[in-house]
Amino acid sequence: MLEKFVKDHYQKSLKDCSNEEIYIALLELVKEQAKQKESHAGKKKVYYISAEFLIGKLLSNNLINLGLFDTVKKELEKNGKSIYEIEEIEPEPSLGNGGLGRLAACFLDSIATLGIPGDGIGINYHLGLFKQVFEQNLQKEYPNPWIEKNSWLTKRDKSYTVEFRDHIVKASLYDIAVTGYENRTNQLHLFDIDSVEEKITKDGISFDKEDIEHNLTLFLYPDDSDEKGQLLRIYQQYFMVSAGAQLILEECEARGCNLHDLPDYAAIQINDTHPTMVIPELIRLLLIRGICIEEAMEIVAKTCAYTNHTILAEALEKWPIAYLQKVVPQLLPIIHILDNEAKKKYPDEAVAIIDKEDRVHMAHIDMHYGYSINGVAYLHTEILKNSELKPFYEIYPEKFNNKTNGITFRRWLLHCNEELTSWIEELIGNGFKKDATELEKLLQYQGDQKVLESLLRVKAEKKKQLKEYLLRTQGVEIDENSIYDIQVKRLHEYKRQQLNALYIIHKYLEIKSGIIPEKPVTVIFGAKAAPAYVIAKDIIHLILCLQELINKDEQVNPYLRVVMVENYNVSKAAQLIPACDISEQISLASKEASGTGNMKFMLNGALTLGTMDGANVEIADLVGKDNIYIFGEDSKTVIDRYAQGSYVSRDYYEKDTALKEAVDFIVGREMMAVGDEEHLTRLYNELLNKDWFMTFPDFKDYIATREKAYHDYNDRMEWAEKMLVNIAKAGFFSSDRTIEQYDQEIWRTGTSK
Ligand code: B1H
Repeated sequence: MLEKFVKDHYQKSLKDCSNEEIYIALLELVKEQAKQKESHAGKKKVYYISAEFLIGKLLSNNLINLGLFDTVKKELEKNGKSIYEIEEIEPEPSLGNGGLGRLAACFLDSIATLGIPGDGIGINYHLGLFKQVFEQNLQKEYPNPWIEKNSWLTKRDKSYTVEFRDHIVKASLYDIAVTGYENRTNQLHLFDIDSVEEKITKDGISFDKEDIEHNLTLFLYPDDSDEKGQLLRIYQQYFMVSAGAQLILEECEARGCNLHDLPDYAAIQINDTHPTMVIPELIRLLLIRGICIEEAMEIVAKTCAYTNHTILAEALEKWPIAYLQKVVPQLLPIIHILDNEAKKKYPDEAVAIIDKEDRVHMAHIDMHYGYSINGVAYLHTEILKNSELKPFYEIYPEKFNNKTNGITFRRWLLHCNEELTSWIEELIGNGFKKDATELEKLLQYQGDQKVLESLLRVKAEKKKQLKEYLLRTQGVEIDENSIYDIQVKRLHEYKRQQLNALYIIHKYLEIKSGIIPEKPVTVIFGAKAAPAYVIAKDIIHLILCLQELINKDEQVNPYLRVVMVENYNVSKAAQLIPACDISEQISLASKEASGTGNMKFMLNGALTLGTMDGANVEIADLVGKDNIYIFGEDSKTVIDRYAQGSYVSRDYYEKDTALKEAVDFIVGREMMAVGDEEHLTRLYNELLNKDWFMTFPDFKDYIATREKAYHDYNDRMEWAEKMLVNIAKAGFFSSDRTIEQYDQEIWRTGTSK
């Protein structure tokens, strides 16, 4: 098939083509095939609006979803080519920060796979999230251009006018086809301006934040630590929702909607508060089209649904009225009406849209003027209902619902772990590809020594592949016979990479004192820190210094090594996750809304070492306590302690010698020899005087539980059985299940079964 395609396009045969030519041919081939699966929406369609879609590379996934992967792979092999080498040519778009953006990408895959008419709406950031480079044990940020002449983007002959106070811009529409697994093709609509100018960046990722004409779609979430950054973010958000709202109304009208019946034609899912302005914007557009304000508010409230992804106060957006006035004054009369109506009905300050300091609470708009409010894991939704959003739950109990996150098994099993996929297929057939709960059939092989041995062989193979990958890409050598203990996720204090680092120091000191571990361990990290997040960058510095110190120390490095993977992204995740033995999910209980990495690791046969937080709680319920390593204080204890304001980290430090030694080491002689005094001292002081995310109270239990996991690892048969249970129980975390629930309980398109 590919042979004929390149003959027609290049007038030469496959074996004479370069990898670049084959890559471009495959792009075209996939686009053509995907197009054939586009089909019209029924009456109702889903619009998933999100500032982030962390789609990752698309070639292999599209080939898998279109049912072409095996054929293409074989055809290439016959001609002396490798699909994996061709895959490397594809640039990775980095249109997201982390879990929230990756979730949006998994959801698009599942929406198309379930045959639901549903498109994504977002922004075509030219340089995406920054590219991370380590220099002198510090994170440095560089632009990450990904758009080439030939790419997945298709420019449509369509644009919308978006008006700001002092600029009018043309939002041009670009589409990326979203192929469903053996099902329909939907679209990811990304808006862009033609005047964007990549050359305005200098010294890494700095640029003139006021030059809207050239910077509007340049970066994902530029540094918003100052007013100019925040204004740019408001520009981006309004740009996305105004163009999106116009597209939605136009499409719905084309399907027969008369605007009064919009809720029958569209369900708009608002992914966190970033797209919230779509609510006042839709109302504004309906007013212009002759609908009165009362009815417009009602129509929009029946069309929009909101997902909350975090309880961290600093992530809940509150825009000063003055900022909105500077960028989108046309929305303010509407926001004031929304605020007045809400205040009339519910005078409680806690639920006001505009607060006493003249700030607009974006989430409050979503909750008053949307029909559904969902959290992303059982525990998270309970915390929203019972504490964080309690006043809203009391007003609107019927709006609240939980949708535990999920991941697409096409990318996180079929694509990233072909070996495990074949192993599963040989045992239980391929029904699990369509119905992930069939993975439970694996449970019949508990205790089957041959099966367990073959599972260990698959893991060993993936570990060897990771070793080779790290050697090739980063020049570091690791021991494939060591335990791979991995923590990969955005760097944030609540995720507690610093707790993991304290363990490493503790272990290092133990080995130095002659206590030799039963089994060597390789601790692997991957994490980007927001450019303006000082302590997060200090933690990266700590980890990089530990990597240098420990890997050089010949007394220690046979037993312990540390690797910090540079520029962690979706492609790196796909290499790391299948090779993992122990998955670190150690956030402070109550703080991680769900986590989705935890699900990917479990599916690939890693055991979770974690707190009772986010979706870990559901993982623990499913696999049972013998198949997971849980430690630390629970969410209730943590929430109560915050309420009392009684936490003093120094008390723990004074009482626990092992903890004291580990913390002091951060500013000790060895670290100062490889690190920077300012960074290390600041981090030390932060922990000792604040430790806002309470690593010290969990330190002891963390060490003990981690040691238990390492000990258990040595009984290979028992460990393999635990792996098997984790894989077998992972079916619940398929995003197909999540999306089916969204469709049945929120969107009601009538498509999914
Ligand atoms: C999540 C974010 C987020 N929650 C603000 N909130 C951002 C907030 O740039 N910003 O302003 C970016 C991202 N991201 C994550 O969502 C949660 O922390 C995870 O626990 C969850 O699994 C994921 C998907 O629901």
